[in-house]
Amino acid sequence: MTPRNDIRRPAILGIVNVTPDSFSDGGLCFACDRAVRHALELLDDGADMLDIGGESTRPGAAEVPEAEEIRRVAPVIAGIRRFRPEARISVDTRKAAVAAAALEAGASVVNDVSGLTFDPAIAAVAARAGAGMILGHTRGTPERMRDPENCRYGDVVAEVRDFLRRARETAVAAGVAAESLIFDPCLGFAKTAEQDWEILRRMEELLVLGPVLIAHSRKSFLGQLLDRPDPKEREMATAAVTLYAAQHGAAMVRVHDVRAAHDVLTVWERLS
Ligand code: PMM
Repeated sequence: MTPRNDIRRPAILGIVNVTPDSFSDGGLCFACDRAVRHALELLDDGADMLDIGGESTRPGAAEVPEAEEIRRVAPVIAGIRRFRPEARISVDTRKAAVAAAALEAGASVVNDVSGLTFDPAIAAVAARAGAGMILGHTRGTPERMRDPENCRYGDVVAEVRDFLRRARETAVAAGVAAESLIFDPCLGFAKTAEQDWEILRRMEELLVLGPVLIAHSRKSFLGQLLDRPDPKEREMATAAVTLYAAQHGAAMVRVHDVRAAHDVLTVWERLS
């Protein structure tokens, strides 16, 4: 397909992981004040929205108890709001109770990588608060999502699209505004590296759903291609996918290095 250059640049969603085991920053942001400081830096670097997560969903990660997840994310969200009342914040969680606490603390978007399958009550929580939602695609739990049976597809793009279409119907039925939804194939979630590449190659087939988020930053399919075991050494590769995602119609990119994404997209926009 021909690259698109007739559209606005994708919004930048800056990642703030408030987890001790976050795969790419080694738990750098675990302490609340450090997480808030990091978030403010991402805003200064050009983030349009911040994604605050208290449970690592990387392959093999164990589930975090609800109360602990709330303890991690709510003070960080409140802290960001104190310094930047206008900041747009999403909470990266699969759990209704965590979403409710985060929305109360000042988030306005719920980012559910499970596409409403882990805790379906999360949609009603978002609806009640008038929040937007990012609906992701995965199968199984983070602990089991790389098991071969969870990565078996006939046509991975069609199956992800159908899953997200069903998630959209469920969200809208629960009262979430259709125009507030963003759809994310969730690279690496119940997908092999080859399937991640296939999704990116054919990502325009997902645009029928509505706005699409590409969350590729430092992910293992890049590390495998380039033989870079250290996620921090995948920044150039991340930037290349950011550019590709912009050219192919992504509405949003989710990245660790916001400044790099900002520079890539500013140059791309200037050339478009
Ligand atoms: N990936 C991770 C966490 N949250 N949210 C969405 N919507 N899509 C993703 O692909 C996604 C996510 C895991 O990566 P991280 O540890 O870099 O946050």
